[in-house]
Amino acid sequence: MTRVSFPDGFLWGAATAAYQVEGSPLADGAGPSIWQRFCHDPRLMAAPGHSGDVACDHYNRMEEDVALMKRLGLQAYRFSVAWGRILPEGTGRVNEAGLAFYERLVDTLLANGIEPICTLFHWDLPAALDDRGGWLNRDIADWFVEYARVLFERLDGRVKKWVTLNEPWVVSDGGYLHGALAPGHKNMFEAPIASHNMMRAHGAAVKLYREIGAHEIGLVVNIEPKYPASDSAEDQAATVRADAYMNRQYLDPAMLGRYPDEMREIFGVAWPDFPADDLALIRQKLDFVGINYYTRNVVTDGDGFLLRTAPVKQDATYTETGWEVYPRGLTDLLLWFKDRYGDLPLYITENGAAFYDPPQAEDGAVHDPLRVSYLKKHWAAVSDAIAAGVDVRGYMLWSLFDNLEWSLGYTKRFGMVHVNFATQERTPKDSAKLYTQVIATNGAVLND
Ligand code: GBH
Repeated sequence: MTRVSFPDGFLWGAATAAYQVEGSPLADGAGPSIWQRFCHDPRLMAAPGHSGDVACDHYNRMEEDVALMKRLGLQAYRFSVAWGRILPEGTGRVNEAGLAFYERLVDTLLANGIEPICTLFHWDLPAALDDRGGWLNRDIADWFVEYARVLFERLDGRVKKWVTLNEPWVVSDGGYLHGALAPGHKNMFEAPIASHNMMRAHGAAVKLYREIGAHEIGLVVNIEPKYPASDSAEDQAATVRADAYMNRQYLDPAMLGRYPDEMREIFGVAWPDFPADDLALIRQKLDFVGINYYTRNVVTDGDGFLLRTAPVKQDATYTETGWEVYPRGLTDLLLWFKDRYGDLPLYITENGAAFYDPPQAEDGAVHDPLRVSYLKKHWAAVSDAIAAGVDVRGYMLWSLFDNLEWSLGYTKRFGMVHVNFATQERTPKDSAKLYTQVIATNGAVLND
């Protein structure tokens, strides 16, 4: 492997999301989320019967989980807040007991020297707001600001890195266009509106943060670099559209204040004319952008409506979720970001892989050589981008532990820590043991 190096102060951590790990989704007065509903509807779930009712029971095991993070040597922990724990109806009444959980989490992290990175929205929209139209209702920008204000006022200072939204593309594409994720709609007219209102909510929350917050705020997007399957003009044009749809649809308005020209071509009559004022709101100065990277796509023309780009299968390695292992894509996208949007601190806010972990070995260890190999290559890819001048400030591994993989339930394991869901026993896998050394040596161990 090539030699890797990371700048001093590079921030190493791990990520989770509320509904995927906490369990007890209705405890202490919390209001249900759209994921609570989705999981309890067997017609919607790809893994019927699976839900976040218990998950990793992190809500009840928070202290011991932070102790585990400390033992692993994590410097940062990226988590999300369940909106409905704070505002059970989505707006209005604040639920102090829900807020208290996150205050305790943040205080416990700080007491253990772990930096909290707080995501406001990682998909678990309060059901009460979905009943009012959810992301399709323009008022949601105000609802989101109301929610953000409660958290900023209570936690800013203890939390110094905030994320507005996690992966708006996934919410729009999975939740409103293809129906594979909550709220399970299949409507091409809704998808652009949901995206646009998420971005308005993002912009409005950043604007509020500039008035009442004193630290850093950013947006997290999932980026999959798109490569044409051939050099035919058709494949190349399809690749440009695929890139506009998944990647630039969110970063262009946030960073440049406009949507890609290709959006109308992609959505046809379903693409509305959005008011210029909205785009001015969406474009706010950000302190950082977070990038979640898992895979690339190879694109052929005629992949079907809306770039549900049936990925072209390469002669390559795939993870358990069927995603190609392509570390070079991470370097490429970081270089692309700098080239297109200029210099801005970037964090890898998620990166990781689902692999089937062999049963616990006799020595009690969980060997995950495929994940170890995946991670090593992706750390090297980050190091390559840094060497080429991209300002990458940190890396959050997805995920701290095995958890609810949304509609796929517990069938896919992304954790560096194995969770036995029958006993809730946590066992660091080989990848976690390696990560501890990577963190302790700022990557130098990878060069041995
Ligand atoms: C993230 O989303 C989520 O933030 C997190 O909650 C989730 O658990 C984690 O990743 C793992 O899924 O089929 O080859 O075309 C992942 C975003 C978007 C990544 C769709 C894979 C499809 C690749 N995903 N993408 S492919």
